[in-house]
Amino acid sequence: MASLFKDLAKISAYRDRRFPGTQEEFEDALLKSTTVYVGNMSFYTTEEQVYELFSRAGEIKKIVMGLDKNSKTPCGFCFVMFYSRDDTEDSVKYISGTILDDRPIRVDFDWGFQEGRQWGRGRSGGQVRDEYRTDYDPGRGGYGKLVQKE
Ligand code: GTA
Repeated sequence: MASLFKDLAKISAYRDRRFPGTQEEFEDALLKSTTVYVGNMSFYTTEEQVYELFSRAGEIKKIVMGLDKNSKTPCGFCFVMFYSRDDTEDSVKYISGTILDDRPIRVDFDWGFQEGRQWGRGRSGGQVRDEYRTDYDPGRGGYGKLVQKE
């Protein structure tokens, strides 16, 4: 299994602009981490639902729900921390793209949770992608924030 993700640094498109290190350190962290980021979640999905789904990959150490920094309510992402690297890789391999609350979720390797990363970084408080979205998405607050302001 480990060999499957040998080149994950090349296939993981996301780069956290706030990672406090070099590109090499970032890639090294991705290869060793037991944390995954879960994206494209509904604002209404609960931690209990995430726990139930991700337990299929292995024992979970902790879940941190992503929150809107203004309203302090879920804003459509979370971090799942496992004990084992194999279970982490299994969650990316088998759970990414599966349906949770009628939505295909995206499971991405993450460099590791740190206090503060649970908050949306968009100007309106939620995730950056919800600032610019132009479609209507009832599971994620309707239209994107910029469209709503027009
Ligand atoms: N491991 O894919 C991810 C990921 N994402 C998207 C967010 N996080 C992720 N972690 C991993 N993989 O802790 C983490 C962040 C942070 C928390 C909230 O989730 O590290 P955020 O989503 O609010 O902000 O983060 P982030 O990640 O800094 O946003 P970013 O990278 O600028 O943009 C995310 C997406 O928004 C882009 O891929 C793009 O689709 C869209 N977007 C950004 N800017 C624009 C723009 N100007 N126009 C149109 N679309 C845009």
